[in-house]
Amino acid sequence: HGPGEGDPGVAVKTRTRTQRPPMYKVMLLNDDYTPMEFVVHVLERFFGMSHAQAFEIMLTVHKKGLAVVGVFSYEIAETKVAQVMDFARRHQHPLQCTLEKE
Ligand code: TYC
Repeated sequence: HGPGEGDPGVAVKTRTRTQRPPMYKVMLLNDDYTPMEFVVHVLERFFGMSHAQAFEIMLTVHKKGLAVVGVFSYEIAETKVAQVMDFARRHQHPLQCTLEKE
């Protein structure tokens, strides 16, 4: 390296991982008593699904035992679970809804 040559040096890039908020899966569980139409209604009402989409997810839960119905921030996920559980309880259905960290 002579004078006036300049020093391009070596590019060393330190990548800091972008902080993303932890996300939570909201899951619906199957049971033997909650009517299918009620579950479809819940998915339309609280998760903004179309009737066709809601019916499809309801059938998945019915056949597989559970399904993820949405992924949200903790606050939203918690609210969805509370809304579904309260709605089911008020209609005396044993429908269960839970959240799990992604
Ligand atoms: N298994 C219920 C029935 O046969 C229907 C059902 C679907 C219940 C999904 C809960 O999350 C559920 N009536």
